[in-house]
Parts: sequence; structure tokens; C-alpha cells
Amino acid sequence: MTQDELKKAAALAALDYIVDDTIVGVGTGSTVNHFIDGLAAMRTRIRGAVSSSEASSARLAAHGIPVFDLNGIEEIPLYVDGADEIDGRFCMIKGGGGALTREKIVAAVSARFVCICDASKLVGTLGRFPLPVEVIPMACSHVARELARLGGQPRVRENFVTDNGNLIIDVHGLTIADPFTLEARIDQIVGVVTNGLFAARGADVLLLAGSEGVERRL
Ligand code: ABF
Repeated sequence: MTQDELKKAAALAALDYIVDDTIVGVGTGSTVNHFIDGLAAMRTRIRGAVSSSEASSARLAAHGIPVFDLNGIEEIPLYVDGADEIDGRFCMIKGGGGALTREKIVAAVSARFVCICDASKLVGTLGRFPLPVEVIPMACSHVARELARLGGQPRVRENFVTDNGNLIIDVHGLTIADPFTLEARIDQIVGVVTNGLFAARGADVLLLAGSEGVERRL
């Protein structure tokens, strides 16, 4: 199977977790795009979705799935999203697509986070994938200097502005032994909006697609 076929298999397995007559939290990325396409076939069973990006909102709307403003919703039973890396404790690096802030917000409001990945995303230690950090534009140089002091090599993502009008710094060369501490540490840097470590609120379920099928890990 190709990597895209594996992503699709993981995404379609997440449809089993849908709770009827509720609003579904929807992430961003090529794996989630398969989930959205699968969701379209069962759209009459759900009330609609809350989305983590303009791209996902547009895809949901194109399928006729109502997209709700998060501010009108107290709790979402299920959030489905991909990851750039995930470890054995279900801590993740996310934000390769630049939607990390909205993803973290929707995940925070969700009772259950189901992560959908092809097997290449599972790692022993996070950090080979550059860690995305969303920053307020005027703080970009300050934040980059602070990130360098933490041992990484920060690079501003070129020609990219987030849905929130901010910049992304990708931090290369990190070996993240303690994602919980690093997530909190980076959030303390003035000018950081969000960092792409999802440790404090990691995934609850991992649907990992490999050549043997989709493994469900709890
Ligand atoms: C989102 O999509 C992101 O947090 C992550 O960066 C990315 C995963 O990408 P893909 O599904 O395209 O591999 O979940």
C-alpha cells in the first residue's frame, strides 16, 4: 500500500468513533482530508463539525457538512486529527501544516482525541520532525533567539502566514526526551502563540495504519 492508502485506512477507521447526533472536531492535513471525505457519507448522522483550519472548513462545507463556531459549543465528544510524529505515550509533534493553534484549541475542548496516522509517524523520541512554533510577527526574532538557547536551530517558514495572521518558526535538531516540560517551557516565551508539542493534551486513541492493517492502540 502507498503512504496515502495507509492514511486513508487510518482515517476511515476513525469513523467508527463517531457519536451520533453530535458535533465532530475535525483536524487538518492530508490524512484528515480522507476522514472528511468519509464523514460526508454519514453526514446525516451528525449535527456538523468544528474545524481547525480554513482548509478543512472549506472541504467540510463542500460536502454539505455544517461548520460551527467553537464559541457556541461547550464540549465536543470526538476530535480526529493527524500528527507529524507520535510517541509511545501518545505525545505528538503537530503543525507541519501550520494549523497547530486551532488544532490545540479544538483538542482542548474535546473529550476524546483520536489520532490517525500511517505507521511512519510513530517514533521512539520526538524531534526528528522540525517542531513548529506559531509566533506573533513582531516577536519573531526574539522568539527565534530564545528557541536557539533551548538547543534547536530555528528557521522561519518561508512564504507562510497562519490562518491567524502569524508566522511559523520550525525548530530543527531537537531531541525531545521530555515533551511535557518542553511544551510548557516554549509556551512561556513572550511572543509565542502556541507550540506544536501536544503532550499536556495528547491523543487518547491511536489508529496506526501499516501493511498488516489498522492497529488500534489505547
Ligand atoms: C495535522 O496535519 C497536523 O498537525 C500535522 O502537521 C499534519 C499531518 O499531516 P498529514 O496528515 O498530511 O500527514 O494533523
